Amino acid sequence: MSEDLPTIPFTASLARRLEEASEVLKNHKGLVRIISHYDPDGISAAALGSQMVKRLGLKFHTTLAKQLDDAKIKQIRESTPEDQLIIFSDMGSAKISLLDEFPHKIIVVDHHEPEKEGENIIHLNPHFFNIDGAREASGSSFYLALAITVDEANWDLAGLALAGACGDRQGLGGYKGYNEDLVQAAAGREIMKMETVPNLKGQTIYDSLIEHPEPYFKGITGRKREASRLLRWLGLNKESLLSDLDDEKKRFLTSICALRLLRQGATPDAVGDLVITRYWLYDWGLYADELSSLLNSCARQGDYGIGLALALGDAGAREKAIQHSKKHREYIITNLRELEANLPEPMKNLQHFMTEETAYAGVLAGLGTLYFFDSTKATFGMSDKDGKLSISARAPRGMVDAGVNLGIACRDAGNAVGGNGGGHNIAAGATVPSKAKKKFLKELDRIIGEQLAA
Ligand SMILES: [Mn+2]
Repeated sequence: MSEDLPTIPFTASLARRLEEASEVLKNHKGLVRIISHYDPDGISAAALGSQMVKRLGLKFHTTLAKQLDDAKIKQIRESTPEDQLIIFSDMGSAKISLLDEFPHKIIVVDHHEPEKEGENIIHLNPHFFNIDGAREASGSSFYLALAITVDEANWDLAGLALAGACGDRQGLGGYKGYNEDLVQAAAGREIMKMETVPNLKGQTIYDSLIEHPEPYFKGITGRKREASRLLRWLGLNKESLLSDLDDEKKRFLTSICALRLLRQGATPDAVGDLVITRYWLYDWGLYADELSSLLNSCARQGDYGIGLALALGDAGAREKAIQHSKKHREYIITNLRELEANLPEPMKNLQHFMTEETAYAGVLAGLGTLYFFDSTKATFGMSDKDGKLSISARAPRGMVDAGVNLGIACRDAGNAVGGNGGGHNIAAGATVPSKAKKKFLKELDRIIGEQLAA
């Protein structure tokens, strides 16, 4: 391998920990059990790990899990022969006390807030190496550090690392810190290239208006007649490709899109997202965000196996994932159109709506908030199943800047009605008894009002 190729600089302590993990892997005989989170970051990490151990000539067994609770940990411990090596990825750091008690050799590669460092396991978490795990390294992007320590040839897996980081939304506003080093090195190695382009993701511009919920144009997205009319007005047709346009036409298109978004009440974040940096992965023939969306739609539709097979490069799985992704986007567009016609019910400081699929409440609340809901109110998407109300909450950034913290609001309002909740200031969730819906919303409205007044 040429010495001129760029790489990621590691601090001495990180390099030591990586070497330690690498030695364990290289000296291991027998099977490797890989357990990873089921979202795009976790699936990418699982695929990275699977390829890495396969190339070491080791047999492996990979499982994706929604969460790693105590029962799941017990089950893993009991079902894994003691001579097997277990690697947890994109999960595990919160459960170190339990994992430390395992008789097995264990490596944890995770970027979530760690419970502690542990004594009997090899714990790779950016947190211990002065890297911000929320922003600067994801489960899969950090995994690449291990993979290239084991063998520099594993640099070809960098596309997965980027897709995972993108899935955890760490690329918003540009990659930082460790992730940025990774991007620079991957670009230098011609694994990928960066492009700053209008955020229109279909094959043709028409496709992006019909099939893609982001950016969402009120009255146009998902509507054939209206989309065609807009294109004609722009002097384009159904076959026009973004790549056909010269820079001036591209700028004109972007400006018209921005004006439409502003007119429909989209947030500044949504308008800012009209021009994005994308990472083209040569080996995949996809952008990192496209690979990430494909993995995400597999996860959303509960088809984890296809997601993993896709991440491992299976062509059939890729076709299947594209179908999942199509259905996923169709479902979102249908529901957003529905919400255009029947806007969320307003209260003083919030607005709320009901939806069928629990897994989509957050996506719909998030996109509605960005693109056309009342941006002076927080949004709550709710679904009712078996006497339980699942709630996903999203706030426009402006409200967060004004003092709103949805995590605290969901926690306190949830507790007040015998449910529970929590999360981040901008995105949170709760589960409460269905019959407490009215009281819960009233409590939320009051708490958010207080947060705004404070
Ligand atoms: Mn993650």
